[in-house]
Amino acid sequence: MNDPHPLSAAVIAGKRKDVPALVQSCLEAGESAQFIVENRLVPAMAIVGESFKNNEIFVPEMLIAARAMKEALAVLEPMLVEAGVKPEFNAVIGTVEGDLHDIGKNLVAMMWKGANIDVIDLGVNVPPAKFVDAIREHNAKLVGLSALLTTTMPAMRETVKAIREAGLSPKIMVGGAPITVEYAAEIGADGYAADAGSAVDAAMALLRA
Ligand code: B1M
Repeated sequence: MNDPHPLSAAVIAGKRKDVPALVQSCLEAGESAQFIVENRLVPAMAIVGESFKNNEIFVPEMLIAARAMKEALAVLEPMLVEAGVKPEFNAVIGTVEGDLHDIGKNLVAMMWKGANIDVIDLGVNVPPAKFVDAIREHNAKLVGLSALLTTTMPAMRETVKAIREAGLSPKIMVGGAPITVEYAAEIGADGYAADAGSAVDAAMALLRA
C-alpha cells in the first residue's frame, strides 16, 4: 500500500479520534461495511504488523493503531451484523495457566479480529480444562495459546495434550517470547507465529488448509 487510503492511514497512525468520521465518509461514498473492513482496515493492520516485525514501530504504536482499528470496527459492527456478514472462522485464544502476561496475546487477538475472525478471548491464567470447554462450546476451528514465561511452557504442552485427549481437533497455534517453532512441533501444535503480524498469515494458512 504505497499511498494508503485516508482511513487506512489514520489507523496506521493511531489517530483514533479521526477514525469514526473517516469511516462515515467511506460509507457516504458508497463503500459497504465489508468492503471497508477488507480493503481499508485489514490492510492497515497488516502494514502495522509488518512495521512492528521490522522494528520500525514498537508496542505503544501498535497498541494505539489497534485501538484506532477497534473504533472503526465499533462503527461498522452493527452494519456487518445487520447485513448478515458473519466472520468466516472463529477462534479461542488465551494465555496459559500460571501466566499473567496478556499484551502480546491481546495484540494477536486484535489482529485476528481485524482479519475477520470471531475471537473468543479467555484471558490469562487459563487452565487446560477451560480451553477444552470453550472449544467444545464454540466449536472453535482455531485455538491460540500464549506463554511468556519459561516456567509456563509446560502448561502450554499440557493444554495441547488436554485438547487432543478430549478428542477435539481444532488447529492449535502457539506463540510468546520463549516459544520457538521447534517447541511448537515438539508439543504437537499445528502452527507457530513469532509476532502478531505473522499470526494472521499463519492463522489463515491453518484455517484454509
Ligand atoms: Co513479566 N517477565 N513477569 N511481567 N514481563 C518477562 C516475560 C521477562 C522476560 C522479563 C525479564 O526477566 N527479562 C521474564 C520472563 C523470564 C523467563 O521466563 N524467561 C518475566 C518475569 C520473570 C515475570 C515475573 C515472574 C516477575 C516476578 O513476579 N518475579 C512475573 C510473572 C507473573 C505471571 O505471569 N505469573 C511477571 C509479571 C509481569 C507483569 C504483570 C508486571 C507485566 C505483564 C503485564 C501484562 O501483560 N498485562 C510483565 C511484563 C510487562 C513483562 C515484559 C517486560 C514485557 C512483556 C510484553 O508485554 N511484551 C517481559 C520482558 C520482555 O518481553 N522484554 C516480561 C510486549 C509484547 C507485545 O510482546 O508478549 O512477547 P510479547 O508478544 C509478542 C510475541 O511474543 C507474540 O506476538 C506478540 C506481539 O508481537 N505472541 C504470540 C505472543 N503470544 C502469541 C500467541 C500466538 C502468536 C504469537 O499465537 C496464539
